[in-house]
Amino acid sequence: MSEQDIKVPDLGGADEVEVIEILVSAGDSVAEEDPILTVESDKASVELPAPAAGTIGAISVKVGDKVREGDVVGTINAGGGGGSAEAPAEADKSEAAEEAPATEVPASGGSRTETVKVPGLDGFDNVPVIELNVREGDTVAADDPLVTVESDKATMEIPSPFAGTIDKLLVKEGDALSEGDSLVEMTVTEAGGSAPEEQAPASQPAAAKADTGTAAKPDRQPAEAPAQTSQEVPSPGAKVHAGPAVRKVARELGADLTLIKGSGPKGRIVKEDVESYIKQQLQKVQSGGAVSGGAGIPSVKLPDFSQFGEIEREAMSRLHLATANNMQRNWLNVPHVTQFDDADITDLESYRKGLKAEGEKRGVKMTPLPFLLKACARALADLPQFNVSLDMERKELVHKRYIHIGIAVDTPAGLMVPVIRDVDKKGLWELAQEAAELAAKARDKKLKPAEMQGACFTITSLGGIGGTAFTPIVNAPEVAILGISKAAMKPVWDGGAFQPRLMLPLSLSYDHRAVNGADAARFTTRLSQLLGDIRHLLL
Ligand code: CAO
Repeated sequence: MSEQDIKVPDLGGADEVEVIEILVSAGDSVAEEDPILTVESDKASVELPAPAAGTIGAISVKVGDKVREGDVVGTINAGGGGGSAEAPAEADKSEAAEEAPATEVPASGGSRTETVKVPGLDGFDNVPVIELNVREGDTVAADDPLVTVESDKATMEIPSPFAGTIDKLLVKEGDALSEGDSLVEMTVTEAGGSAPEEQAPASQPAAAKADTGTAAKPDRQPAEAPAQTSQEVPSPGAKVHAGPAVRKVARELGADLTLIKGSGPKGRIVKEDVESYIKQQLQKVQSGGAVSGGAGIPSVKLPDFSQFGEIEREAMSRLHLATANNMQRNWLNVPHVTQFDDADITDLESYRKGLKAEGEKRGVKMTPLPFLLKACARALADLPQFNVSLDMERKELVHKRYIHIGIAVDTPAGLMVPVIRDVDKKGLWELAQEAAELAAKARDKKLKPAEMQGACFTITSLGGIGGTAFTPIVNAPEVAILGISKAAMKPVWDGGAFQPRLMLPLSLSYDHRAVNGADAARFTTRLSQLLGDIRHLLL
């Protein structure tokens, strides 16, 4: 056993390359030539191989680091490790170890012997061992499963609290285990094995397959995975069990391994899983699948409704389908919060009513909507964090130096959202006229696509219909939408008495990735101020 550096080999002419994936961690057992990490130049991605079989001592680079030929990226304690070129990178060391010779304790700093005991099984006793995940002589990393036990409620893997070598298995399949029973004796490597207390979370069982909602939970932090049925997928960010070759395929196909359910032993992802995942995604796209369960969520299964009574089926219109897809896309992509407030529009309404005669002369009806447009334009100018879009791919905020506002229009054919451009530069009559024209065009299905594009913000007014509040869905990539409900007379305390005031309910939904709650409260407060005294619009 000797510790040796893992160096970046000849990069075939590339000068500096970026580390894009680390495939092993300290304590992992590898065979010679097993990939350690993947680097990428502007021409190709290359896996750096282990210079010898052994146990990884340390990895000294991280994803994103730039390395050159000869740079040291980690250390390996040569002499042990797996013998298979396909040895898994992170998970399922037991499989790799089946093919590996018994490994000595890495020489990076001594070793000690520990007896691993069964952790708390959430009150369960005498839980039978259904599978031994390791054999004597195997090298394991901390967290690798040692044995799998199954109660009548859940299947759990008991993970190793330490990295090291299994000296002696103290249980066999069929044995009934309870908390405190001795499980294995192992030689713990210092690199991966700290004091048992510090390792406690790793020694908790991981419920691999819960049969009911009352799956056994460990005493402290469980690493509990949901029941894996045919409809379910792992959650993003979950630990991925896949070998380097599979990771490579996934990378090449742009598949996120955390979203793929593994069909291999112990949920390990195999190449076929990646391929069938990609196939599924393509089918979804081709069938416009967002309505039927996009974003990796299971679709809603329909019963045969005719068993309950007479039914009739009708094809959804293209507008309905487009709206449904948009709503679902926005609902799933945008973390929504809705801020409620009431604006006192008593004075605004008396002013608006005073405009009736002039409106008749002009042939334009002055509804509350133009005031709302004007107030929103001012609030967007005052709080420009609302006049943005998020570009998550480029990790950028797009600030807009224009103020175009969409108005949701209810039409017999469905919902349409024409856009009024440069609202900040237009007067109330102009806005009243344009809103009426666009709403009429929407109802007559005469809107051009360009007239429905480019909005920074949307107003959806149900005030002419009724209701006290609602939670509108943000029209992404906009980051906020204002819902208006029906104004109503309410008693408002003026410090000395209750006064009857006409209060307009505001419901501002916003994308919490772009806007924080305090700014949302500032926005509705500013709107209330502007609508409460429209002279503020002149300032
Ligand atoms: N409170 C009380 N009364 C209100 C009001 C409010 N917040 N907003 C409008 N009204 C009144 C108007 O003053 C008008 O009354 P009068 O006829 O007595 O003057 C009446 O309600 C009807 O107004 P309107 O709806 O014709 O005009 P508008 O400018 O307020 O709205 C438009 C125009 C296009 C927004 C509206 O017609 C519309 O389609 N609203 C529905 C939008 C929608 O479906 N949103 C949901 C999207 S998500 O599913």
